[in-house]
Amino acid sequence: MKTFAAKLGAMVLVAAIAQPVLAGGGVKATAKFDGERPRRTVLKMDADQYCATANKKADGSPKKVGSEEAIVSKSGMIKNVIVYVKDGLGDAEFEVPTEKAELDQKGCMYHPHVQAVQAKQPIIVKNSDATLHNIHSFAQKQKAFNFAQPKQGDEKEVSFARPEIVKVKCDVHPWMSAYVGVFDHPFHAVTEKDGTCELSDLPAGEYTLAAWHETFGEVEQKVTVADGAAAEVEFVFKEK
Ligand SMILES: [Cu+2]
Repeated sequence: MKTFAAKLGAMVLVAAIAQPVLAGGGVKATAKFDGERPRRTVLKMDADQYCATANKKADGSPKKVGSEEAIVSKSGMIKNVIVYVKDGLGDAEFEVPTEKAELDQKGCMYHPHVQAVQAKQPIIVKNSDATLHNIHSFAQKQKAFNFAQPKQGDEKEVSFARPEIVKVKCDVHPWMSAYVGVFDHPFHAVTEKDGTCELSDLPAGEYTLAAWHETFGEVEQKVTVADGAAAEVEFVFKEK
């Protein structure tokens, strides 16, 4: 039999969990594909002997690397969709995170293939390969960068001053591409392979959310966010 104190303790604990801890709410987003599941192709990296053998399985045997422009699971969930607040934040200004994002070149692929950052947030571009890469941003709304990283371990800090979704390519290896979503607020996330991602700490209010994918385009949804709750939003991309 529990003592009164133990019962009281349990009650207090339940009460504490039931209380919303943070102001603001969140969004749980899913990205689904409506159409025939696209097939990924095996990338041919023979143009650079280093790249051709750079990706290995744990046992040392060669590992095939698939194209990343459309990664859809068997159940239709889409990876690498950027979900972000497109409208509804008004004139609010947000502190720039000091946390450094990273764009790594490893196995002659960009890691991550898609990411989202805040404008002016530092991004470390690094070369983990013992071969030459050339990093070329195709920014439209700001100065593009284009520089080489010839050596393994090379690092350079870059940032994007203005919001836009920037494509990055390697001029040496045509199969290498990445996207960096740049936003003037922190409410952005990228879907995992299960097609989900979360936005957190959004002030209560009404928003237009957008979900962007490099191949499938962009779709929008309106959502109402309440304090202490997570709204669920499903984005459906139709086959074109
Ligand atoms: Cu390269």
